[in-house]
Amino acid sequence: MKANRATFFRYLYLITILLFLLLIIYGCRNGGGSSETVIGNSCVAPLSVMNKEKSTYQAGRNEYRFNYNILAKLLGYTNFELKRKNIAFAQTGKSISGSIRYDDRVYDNTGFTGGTELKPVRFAAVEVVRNSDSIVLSSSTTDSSGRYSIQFTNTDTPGVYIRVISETDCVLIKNSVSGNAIHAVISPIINDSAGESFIINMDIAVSSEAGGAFNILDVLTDGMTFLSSLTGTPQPTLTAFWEKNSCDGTYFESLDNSIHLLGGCSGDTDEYDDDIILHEFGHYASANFSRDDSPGGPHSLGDNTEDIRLAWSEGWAHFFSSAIRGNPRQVDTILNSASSFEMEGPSLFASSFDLDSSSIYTTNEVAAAAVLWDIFDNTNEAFDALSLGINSIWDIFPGYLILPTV
Ligand SMILES: [Ca+2]
Ligand SMILES: [Ca+2]
Ligand SMILES: [Ca+2]
Ligand SMILES: [Ca+2]
Repeated sequence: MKANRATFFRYLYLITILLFLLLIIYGCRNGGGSSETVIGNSCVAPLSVMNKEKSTYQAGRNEYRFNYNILAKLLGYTNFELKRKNIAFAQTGKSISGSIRYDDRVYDNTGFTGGTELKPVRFAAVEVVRNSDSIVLSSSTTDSSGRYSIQFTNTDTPGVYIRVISETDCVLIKNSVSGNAIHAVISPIINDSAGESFIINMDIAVSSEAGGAFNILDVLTDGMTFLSSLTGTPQPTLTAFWEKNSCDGTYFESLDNSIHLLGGCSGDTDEYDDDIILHEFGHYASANFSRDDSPGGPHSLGDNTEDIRLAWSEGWAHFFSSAIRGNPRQVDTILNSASSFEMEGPSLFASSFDLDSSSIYTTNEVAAAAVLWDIFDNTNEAFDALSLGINSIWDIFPGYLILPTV
């Protein structure tokens, strides 16, 4: 009898554990009912699982709290538009739609021209947030044109706003000082009880403290699109750290797959230096898909005595930045001027320093970049007979690692 009772409780225990596991699996597969969509470019982690953990889910209300820290700045808006539309058919919820753009700074090889250009904020996370308690009512992403449309239901105090976050499904742009903060901009609050469908357009100005974050996001999205076309596989999550006026330098950190960018502490900023952002992205590509043994440290274009591993790593990063942009020039704006060079000559802009005759040997990073560029490009000189494009280079880059024998 005792044995039967023990067997009964053992089975009861096993059944309880089994039911518990089934509940967990069911909960995970349904993700708490999230309606977030995966964006166009392919990355490892969908938006819903990156640094966002749902700490509160209220069943039936389609409401979520995220426990990540958002750095929201209500700065620099232009062309804000809010108007109601007549609805010709019944809807299950209210909706907000519109487009989100950021103002990009234009530069040439002498520095910023003073002009700006509005560009779409592509594939970024967008949320409808209730103002009274900061609950996220619904979320989605912008498309390749920067447009979004979100359905939502608000059963509590009226008053919601749109929050656009410097985050896609594989790239996050975070604050340099507080690593958990994600840059975001928020719209003015609208009274969602006064209609069914609303339009909110947002333009993020250069003067906004989050403006640079959205250029970094856009440039790295170009990088990810280029890389995805080569690898055909999802990419590891990449985080970029930048903050206005921060003292953090510009470098790639392989330990956590992060790019760090100057925020202006020393007068030099890199948040609108697309070429430099993509140079660091080149290090991300080699760290994740090839072998990079660079010891790091200071390096310069005219140094012919660099560690050969450093020269290769920096030369690759120069080349990959140019390959993504289709331009052999690389510009680093510095205050009202720039430091720039191009690897086709190679030559140095705005300087009497002769890069062509001075940058030689495998221990020079420009020499390494120039060789890769000539293999890649279609503009062939007397000494350049190759026009192989990126695929032939990439065929070797990740696939033929010569390992040391011991
Ligand atoms: Ca740009
Ligand atoms: Ca710069
Ligand atoms: Ca060529
Ligand atoms: Ca050439």
